[in-house]
Amino acid sequence: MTSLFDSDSLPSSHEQLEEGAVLLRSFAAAEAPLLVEEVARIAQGAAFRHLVTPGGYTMSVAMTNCGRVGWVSDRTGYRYDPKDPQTGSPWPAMPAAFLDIAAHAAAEAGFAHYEPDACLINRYTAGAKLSLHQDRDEKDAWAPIVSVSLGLPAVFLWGGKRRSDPVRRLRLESGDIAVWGGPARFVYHGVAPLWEGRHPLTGTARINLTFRKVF
Ligand code: MD3
Ligand code: FE
Repeated sequence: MTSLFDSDSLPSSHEQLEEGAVLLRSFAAAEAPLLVEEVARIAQGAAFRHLVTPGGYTMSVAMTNCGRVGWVSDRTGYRYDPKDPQTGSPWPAMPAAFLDIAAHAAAEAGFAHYEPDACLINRYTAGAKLSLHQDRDEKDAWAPIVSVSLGLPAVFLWGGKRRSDPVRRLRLESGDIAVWGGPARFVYHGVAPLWEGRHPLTGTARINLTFRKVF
């Protein structure tokens, strides 16, 4: 593990989780307030909603998107959609601050020229969780997924390439960024039920930005 100091002198660290997976603790600490403001702006145009899975379950995590396409789920399946099905309008544009932090984090993890076309925004409140899954709806199977944690901490579940592989637990705090690409791209992962709490940036919520290269 190596430590460095970003432009605001907040300590940041670089931790290799496995081949292709890097955890950058506090990497977005300085930008976090701006990123949360941008999320609020996006949610004015594309509201957070609880999607229904193909199996008929309503997800406990509330979601919205920005960028050229957004990840959506309904009884017919999962897909990337250029329009918000709730309004019929395109998703809000990806803010420059989002592209900037995602590209910088990807470069720090060894993925140069990262240009995500989608950002799924997850909002967790107490009890909300994400069951163990793989992200495999994206065409580019090498480009990383960049995950930015904002607000309340969460326990991230991180398994292996098979569902039955042992699961490690990792606490993610506001400003932490995880980058998963290349050989780590299809690792099973999830989020344990969120603890109740209060955070100065997000109140009773945790927000996670997941950047994806879809096309
Ligand atoms: C590891 N979101 O939206 S991001 C998701 O915190 C999702 O909201 C979680 O998983 C969240 O699909 C975790 C971290 C993450 C994202 C993609 C991965 C970890 C990953 C892909 C492969 C391996
Ligand atoms: Fe995922």
